[in-house]
Amino acid sequence: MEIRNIAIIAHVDHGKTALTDAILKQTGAAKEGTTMDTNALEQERGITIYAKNAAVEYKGTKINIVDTPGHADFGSEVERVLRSIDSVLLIVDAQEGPMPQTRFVLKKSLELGLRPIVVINKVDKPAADPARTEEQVLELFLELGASDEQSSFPVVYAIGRDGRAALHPDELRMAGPMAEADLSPLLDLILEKVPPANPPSLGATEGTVRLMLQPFNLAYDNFMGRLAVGRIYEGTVRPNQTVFIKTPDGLTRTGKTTKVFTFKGLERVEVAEASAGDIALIAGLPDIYIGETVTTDESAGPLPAIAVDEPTIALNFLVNNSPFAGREGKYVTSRQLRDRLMKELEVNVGLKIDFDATEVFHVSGRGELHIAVLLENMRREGYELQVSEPHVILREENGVKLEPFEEVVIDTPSEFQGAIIEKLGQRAFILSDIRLASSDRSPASSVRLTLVGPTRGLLGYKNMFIIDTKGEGILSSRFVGFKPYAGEIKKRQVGSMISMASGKSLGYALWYLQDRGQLYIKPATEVYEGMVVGNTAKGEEMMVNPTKGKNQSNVRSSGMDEALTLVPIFDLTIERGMEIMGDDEYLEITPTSVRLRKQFLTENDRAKSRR
Ligand SMILES: Nc1nc2c(ncn2[C@@H]2O[C@H](COP(=O)(O)OP(=O)(O)OP(=O)(O)O)[C@@H](O)[C@H]2O)c(=O)[nH]1
Ligand SMILES: [Mg+2]
Repeated sequence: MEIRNIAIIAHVDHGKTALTDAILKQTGAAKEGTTMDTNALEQERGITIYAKNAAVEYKGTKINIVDTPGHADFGSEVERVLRSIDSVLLIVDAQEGPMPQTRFVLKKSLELGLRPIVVINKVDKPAADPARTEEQVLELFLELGASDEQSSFPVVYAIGRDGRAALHPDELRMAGPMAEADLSPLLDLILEKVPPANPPSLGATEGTVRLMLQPFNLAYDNFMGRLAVGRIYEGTVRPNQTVFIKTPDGLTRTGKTTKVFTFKGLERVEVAEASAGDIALIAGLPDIYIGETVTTDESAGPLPAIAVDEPTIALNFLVNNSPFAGREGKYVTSRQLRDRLMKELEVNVGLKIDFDATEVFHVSGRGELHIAVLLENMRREGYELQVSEPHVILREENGVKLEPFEEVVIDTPSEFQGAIIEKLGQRAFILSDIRLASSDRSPASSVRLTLVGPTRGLLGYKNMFIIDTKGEGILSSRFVGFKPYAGEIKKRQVGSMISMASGKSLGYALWYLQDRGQLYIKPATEVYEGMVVGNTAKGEEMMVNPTKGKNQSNVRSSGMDEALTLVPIFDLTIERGMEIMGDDEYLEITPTSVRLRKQFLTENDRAKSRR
């Protein structure tokens, strides 16, 4: 069977997964209601986190599809698949137009010489403007230095969620018989434009056909252990095949496959062999790693390595040593943390970890969400640990201190633009563009702001942004490179409310404290000395006693008892905690709690540490 291999790429939320799901459904490869976002965290958050494979059969051709995440923090998931496919569907929201991550994924694709098919999606949105979007996409291609071939891209218009596509946008908007349209215009275009995957005869050496396969993803199975998901470039892979594994730097080791699978819909099916052009899963190579070459030819050179961008932020992971350590977690020791992190490195290609210190692991990633997802997964598995405040990774070149910079694109109702520009201005961001934009809610009064500034300025900003735009703003950013250090930036305006006592918090005490700032804890929460229970609006550090009851001898003040209404707390999540925490604090993460604490728990120790 002929094979086509494609990846679906786009900015976050532009409709990759919905389109993939519709393709699976229409080709009969998956049932109604199945989704590629199979991971529990993905479903909770409504975003794709991991790149995933599926395969469908259309008009006698097999199409392998890799659905990728659109959030900038998961850019390495996209980078690692792009080398292994033959074309991409670049999805662009017909209303939003190209966004920061559209540029990132397109740039990576063009650099690899791929010829994208452009899908102008969500043309059903009230403020959709397919013609303008198409123009902007062309501009982006040209700006990114696309070749003539690449910039004469085929375009298809779609309402991916409804499983409809057409070569002209009007066809999708018309009522009547055309409303019956399905995805066949898109699928036909894939058959026509995507180069067929390699014919199986390639690479014959001395009469035999050698196997050349490169993993771009890893998976686990409880019985089979590690599975490599790889593109077969030459030859055939079979169960019980003796193979040589080549590292990108030229080392060779041997291994033996046990089982081979290919994709069918979202499932994997066991096969007797898989051949050049296809994407296969192989079991039996416990130490296989992304980017290595699996071959039957001992003298073969390794396939080019799979490159991914460097991390931009870093923080420390360490054993929980709070007074509540070990109460809630199953895995709490330094060794258990180390083993878990080692395992993570094998699949999380955008992550770097320094294991040199025995107790503290220095973890670098592609953004706060990238790290938060790892922490969330760990706590769900039963781990308990602490992390320090995330910092951007600095570099020095020719004696100049450099830091990562980002371009931020913000869509917001125009009444909030003043506050945004002011706050980001204080964080060393410079406005580079303002234009009128359109949104579903208020097509006339929306603006799109583009600002450029240090990543450092964004740390701790997102929560403020949500408040400043009343939840209506959308912010996305992309890394634009290392630039000279932008000077000091004050991360937060608030200070910490620190418990001076251990025990259970009381409603009475919290009622009294909530006037001084925002609380992180509810009544009847166990606290310890040195735990941060809230913030102070004025920015000072404040020692408080959240366990203090009403003084019995107090004269009963009128109305006091009835008036104990508590305002909603600021619920600490891993992400929010990482955002608001200070340099002298740790975020304590367990399967059931997220707590903020001072690194030094007593006032005395803190005073000493400052000297
Ligand atoms: N109006 C409209 N909404 C759509 C369409 N396709 C998808 N959506 C909605 O857009 C949202 C995001 O869709 P997803 O398919 O999850 O987007 P994605 O590109 O996979 O997002 P990430 O994987 O997180 O980058 C969902 O709420 C979809 O229901 C469409 O054609 N029209
Ligand atoms: Mg998705």
